[in-house]
Amino acid sequence: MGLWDIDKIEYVGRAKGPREALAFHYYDADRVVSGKKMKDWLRFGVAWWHTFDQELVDPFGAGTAQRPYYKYTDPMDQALAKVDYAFELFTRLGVEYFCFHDRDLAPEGDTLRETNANLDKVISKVEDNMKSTGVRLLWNTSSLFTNPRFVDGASTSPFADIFAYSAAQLKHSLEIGKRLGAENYVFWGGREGYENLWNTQMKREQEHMARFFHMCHEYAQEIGFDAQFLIEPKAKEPTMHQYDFDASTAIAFLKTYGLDDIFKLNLEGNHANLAGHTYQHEIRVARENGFLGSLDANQGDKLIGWDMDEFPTDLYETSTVMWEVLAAGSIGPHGGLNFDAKPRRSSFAPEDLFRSHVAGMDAYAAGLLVAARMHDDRFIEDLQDSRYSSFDSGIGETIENGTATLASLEEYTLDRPQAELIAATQSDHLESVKATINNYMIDALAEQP
Ligand code: XLS
Ligand code: NI
Ligand code: NI
Repeated sequence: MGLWDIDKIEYVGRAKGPREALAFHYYDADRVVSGKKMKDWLRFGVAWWHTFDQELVDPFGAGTAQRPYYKYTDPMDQALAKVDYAFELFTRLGVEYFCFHDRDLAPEGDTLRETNANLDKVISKVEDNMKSTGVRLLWNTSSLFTNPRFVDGASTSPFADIFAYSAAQLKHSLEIGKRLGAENYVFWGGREGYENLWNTQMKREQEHMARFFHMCHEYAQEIGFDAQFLIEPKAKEPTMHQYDFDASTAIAFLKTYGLDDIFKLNLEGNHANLAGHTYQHEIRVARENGFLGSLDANQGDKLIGWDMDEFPTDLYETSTVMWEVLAAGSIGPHGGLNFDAKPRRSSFAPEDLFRSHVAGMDAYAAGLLVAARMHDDRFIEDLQDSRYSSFDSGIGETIENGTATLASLEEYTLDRPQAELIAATQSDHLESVKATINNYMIDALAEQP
């Protein structure tokens, strides 16, 4: 099937069979769910790097991807051809946002000046396409990790010239964000971490990173670029320890260096797993601390220990993520679901770019429907409220309102027999809770048209 044999992907509904695989079975963009259109809850974005630049290599084999623009051998010609292709894909998928690193778009020159000139040429074409299609920039970012100069990091490089280069590169990247009206600006700590502590001044590196972020914020203010700044935590890979290890670590870093009013977090499913967490854990930490900014939608594999960046298809996880999002009221002030995901190496046909996005979009739309059903019934809310209800009055209230002391609690407790204390606890019935969630998933989807 040729790529442009694919028309705009339509919503056909759940009941349609496998022949409509290239259609949405759950994602009905304008349908209102829990007070908002599906597209406004989900705000899907396409990731330029995986979708247009990924050749589907792995450590054992060359790229398998088949893409029409490979016929252009000149790197600038190919970069410009990708722009046409990209906006065709966005509009046919019905995705309203995209994301990119500066270096995804155009090849580097010998100097930063030459590199910026290459980039600006492609950006002009991107800008024209954004205007004609209405597709918007969820976020842009800077690749401070691909080029060999960043071997030991960018703002945490032990070499001052590399810090300087990184800052200069970032300056132009912020200017591009402003020019294209980016809603967020992402900092993923590419190689900001260490391979080995013996040769690393860890605190000094982190202070450099904080200085870098302050410089970026100052310059953004100077040029009137008011995008939400986001840190994207990741535990490891490519370095053996990344400084933005997980949501908690990133929040502590932001608070330590006075950056907590400037940044929120962009959280990625597979990164959560690399930190030994679930995606839900990371989102919950960010949500409850006021740091939920945006989401990179992908999934890992239980049996494989690296950043697989698979397209998200696990309904249990998408339902869980959307439950947290509904609880937060949105993904973040300007957040969206960016598919930081690539098709598997064996899904090499051009049409797999459609199939993979449709699979991911439908999985998240289905997750939204399940989560909305659970919220409507207040199943989880009620379960949690009742579990903690002993803090709503009596002795529990004195603990929460700060009037309790060790002495008052000793007085309350000292002569209470064991049987009374055991009676104060209750079974969680956790298996039933999980079974109920399963029932919600099955019922919420089965009742879809
Ligand atoms: C890598 C990250 C990266 C960021 C953007 O693992 O997910 O793709 O999202 O730099
Ligand atoms: Ni990632
Ligand atoms: Ni990511």
